[in-house]
Amino acid sequence: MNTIDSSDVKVIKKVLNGYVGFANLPKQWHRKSVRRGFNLNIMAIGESRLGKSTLINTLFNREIIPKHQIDEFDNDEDDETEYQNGNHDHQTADEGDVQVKIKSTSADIEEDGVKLKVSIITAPGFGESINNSDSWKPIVDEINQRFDSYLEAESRINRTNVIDNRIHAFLYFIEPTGHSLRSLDIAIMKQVHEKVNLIPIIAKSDTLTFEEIQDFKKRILLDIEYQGIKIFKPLNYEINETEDEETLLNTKEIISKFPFAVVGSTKEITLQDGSVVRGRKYPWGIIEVDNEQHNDFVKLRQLLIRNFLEELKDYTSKVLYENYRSEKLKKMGIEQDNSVFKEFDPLAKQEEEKQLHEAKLSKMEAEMKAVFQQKVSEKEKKLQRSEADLFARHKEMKDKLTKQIKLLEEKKQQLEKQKLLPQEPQSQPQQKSRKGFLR
Ligand SMILES: Nc1nc2c(ncn2[C@@H]2O[C@H](COP(=O)(O)OP(=O)(O)OP(=O)(O)O)[C@@H](O)[C@H]2O)c(=O)[nH]1
Ligand SMILES: [Mg+2]
Repeated sequence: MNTIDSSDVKVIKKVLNGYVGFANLPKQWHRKSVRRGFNLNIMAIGESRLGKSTLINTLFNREIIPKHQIDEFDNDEDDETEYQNGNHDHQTADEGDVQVKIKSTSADIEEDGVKLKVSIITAPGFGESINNSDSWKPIVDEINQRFDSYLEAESRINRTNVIDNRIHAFLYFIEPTGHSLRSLDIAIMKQVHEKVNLIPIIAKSDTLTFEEIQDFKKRILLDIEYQGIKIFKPLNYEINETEDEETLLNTKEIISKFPFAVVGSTKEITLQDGSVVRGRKYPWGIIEVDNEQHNDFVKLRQLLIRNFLEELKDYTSKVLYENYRSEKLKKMGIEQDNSVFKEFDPLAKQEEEKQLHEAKLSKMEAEMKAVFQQKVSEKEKKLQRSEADLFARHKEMKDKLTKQIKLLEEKKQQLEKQKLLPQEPQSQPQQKSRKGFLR
């Protein structure tokens, strides 16, 4: 059989003369995605009053988290807020501690006809106890539970409507202390970094000077590296040659700003030149949210929404969830048998089929032979039996004849003897009796 050498295969690149239509595929894809809409689930975690709600509203330029929640200083539960996932009450272990609750708020937003459903998951009470050693637990439980319900939905017979409630991005708000990470920061990040796309950010960065921020960033990155914590990084921007220069440069810039030092505000301020900006006004000046010279908010938004939303979701689904899933199944005692998933080789398959066919044929032949053999031997036995029969009969007849011959011989001799003897009146009594009888 001839094997095809790869050097023999020629790829012919041709410009098509007529229009086939597959140039329209991206448009089809676009239409389909727009019709279906997008969704994004963000977990925003950090100690209280670090500006989580404000930043979320700034990111989507909408009041996703109601304003009165931001302005009120007490953290009492708010009845007016609609929590789609309901309130899961998870309690921390120690009595007297502040409970860490999980809250989820969803909003459907639209931009240029494209729909996005955002869900924001927060954990009020996180870091507020005297002993916070366990306050990451309800958060990790929530992440796991979302993976579990996805796994459960995926395993159902009808899988057409699997809703993706998994956490796609985990924003961790670091307090702008200017020192380094605290044990609570390290503990929570270590607990979640293998389950979510972790994006650490320095909250309320307007409270630090430019130099303080640079120092703080360096120390945070060192701590993160030292602790072996994995943070989200856009994947293949370096190896992907198809990306244009500008995109590559932009991605590099985004990465160079890790961990983003952000400022949140939905308030609009009119500058001296009459332009209106979102920002925070201080006696000494104005901090603009969307000004890249002032803070890294724009880069965070690019990472989360504009450039890498799909990558965040992809990584969640293909790496983080897959790891979780296989670990979970392993714990349940189910392991994948890789021999079942052998690569498909048509030649090997053909050979295998041929061998199977040959084996089948020779088996049939052997069976036929055996049957034939059996029949022959049966016939032979039958013949042998009838031969023996014949022989026996022949012998019997021969014996009979010999006996008869012998008998006749004896009679002959007797008769001959009688002939030789003199005649005796021995017929008298016979006549008498006959006479008597006739009378
Ligand atoms: N200086 C400064 N203040 C901010 C910033 N973002 C929010 N704030 C203020 O900080 C306070 C708390 O903001 P929230 O957005 O409610 O903070 P939070 O983290 O959601 O708070 P809880 O939900 O109570 O945990 C509010 O008074 C905000 O105006 C910021 O970037 N810089
Ligand atoms: Mg809040």
